[in-house]
Amino acid sequence: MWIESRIRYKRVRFASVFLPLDCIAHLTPLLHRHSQITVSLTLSVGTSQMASALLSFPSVSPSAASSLQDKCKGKMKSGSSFPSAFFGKEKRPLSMKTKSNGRITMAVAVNASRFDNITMAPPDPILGVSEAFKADTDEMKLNLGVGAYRTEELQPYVLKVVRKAENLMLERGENKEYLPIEGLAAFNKATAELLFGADNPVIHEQRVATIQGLSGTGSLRIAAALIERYFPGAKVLISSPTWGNHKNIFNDARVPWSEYRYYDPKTVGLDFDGMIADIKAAPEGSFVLLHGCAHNPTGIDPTPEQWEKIADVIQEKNHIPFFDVAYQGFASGSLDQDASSVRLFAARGMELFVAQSYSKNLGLYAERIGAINVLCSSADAAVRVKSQMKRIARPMYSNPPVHGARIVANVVGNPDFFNEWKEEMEMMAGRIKSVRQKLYNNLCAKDKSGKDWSFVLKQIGMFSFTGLNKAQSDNMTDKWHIYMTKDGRISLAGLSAAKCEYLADAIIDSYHNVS
Ligand code: PLA
Repeated sequence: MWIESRIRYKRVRFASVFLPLDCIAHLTPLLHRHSQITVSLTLSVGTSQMASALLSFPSVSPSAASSLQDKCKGKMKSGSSFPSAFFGKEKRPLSMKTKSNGRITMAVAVNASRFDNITMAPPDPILGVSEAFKADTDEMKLNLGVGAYRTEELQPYVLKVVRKAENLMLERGENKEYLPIEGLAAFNKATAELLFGADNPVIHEQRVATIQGLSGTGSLRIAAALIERYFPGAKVLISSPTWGNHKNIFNDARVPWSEYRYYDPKTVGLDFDGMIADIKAAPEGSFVLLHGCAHNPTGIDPTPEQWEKIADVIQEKNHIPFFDVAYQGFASGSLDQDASSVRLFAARGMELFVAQSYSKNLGLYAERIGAINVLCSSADAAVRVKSQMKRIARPMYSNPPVHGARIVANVVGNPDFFNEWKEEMEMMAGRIKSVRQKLYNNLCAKDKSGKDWSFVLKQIGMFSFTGLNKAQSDNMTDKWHIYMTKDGRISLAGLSAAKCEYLADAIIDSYHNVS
């Protein structure tokens, strides 16, 4: 059977050919690539053949074709037109009419997707690692990709104090009403006080504009939107390297960014001179993104003296510090110590941004609880800034979730719970420090090359930046089933004491045998 096929692209007909029925099937891959193409079929054949022609389009379901077959019976002779309902709602034929000579002309809008020009996104460099880990069936597999705390049995951990706070919330029978746009007032108060210290003058002077955010990421995103709106053209300086999502956040908010030197591979330490030089060289009034503690991914933090010098140059250049505090209390085990960088800048009277997260220190990863704080030079400015942050949040997600906010407010607001939290945080930070030490001991004992592994001990927080390159990191995964990010970062929070030796073997093998 031959079918006249008129092929149109963007409504312009560019081909009219007679094709055998079989050929129609070969057209379909083309049609799927170009959603704008429609094919008109002019058939001088009976309805049953029409139905089988339709079947050769994968997008036309067999039921639609057989429905056509059934319903067409007898109608050809009568010359009446076919209702489009024959094809089922989803098939949308463009036109179909009978002609007096019995020929049927119809245009089938092929169900090629409008999304065909959307290419497959690459897996996320951090969260994608967990997906690959899940698919691995090897019993030695180890997930050191995402920074999520695990117990010695490598199980996720819900803090006991969180369970207690949740039980209390359940007993109280709290409702599920919307929160205000800025979030739970008790949470906002608690989070700003935890950050700056409850007795900090900036709190009493009401100079901090705080709104609850969708954890650290969502809070950074609000700040990025504020920068885009009120500091047009201002650049954000970010450390090289940094947490991979920082670049995505500023890109999506259309905020320009550039990098300042941070990590020196030669010393596996901080490139302090490079950092200072790059911050100095940036245009006046830039934002400088700083990791408040436990720099991700390097685990290398400036010393208190270096923080002072960083503050000097930021002040000199009239830059605005923008802290990302995702690990308060989790780096050293002390909430106050881990906030000391932010407090040092605040004490100098500087205006600054701080994004906070409770994913790690309270283990509330999935609750998406955090905050964005803007320290302003006056209470009046803080009120205005807060109003604009609310304005940004409202069309993005309207208002934040309540559960995590209540947990934080309850834990911080109850002295017994607060102490329990600090104990559990110390326990988690302590476990990470102990596997760090054990990994180091194993590396030193097993590697006879004389390589200096002491950087493992110098780094702080949940990560170790091993210095392994991409090929070596691939070897860790492909050969040893150890999942990690391709920048050579491993999360020690996902390591158990029992697996330290195995990890050391894998690192030594990858370091020496893969280049
Ligand atoms: N800022 C830094 C520096 C982070 O490391 C992370 C999380 C966040 C913000 C945001 O976390 P939140 O949105 O959950 O509050 N970094 C993780 C997870 C732990 C991730 O990539 O999302 C990491 O593995 O790097």
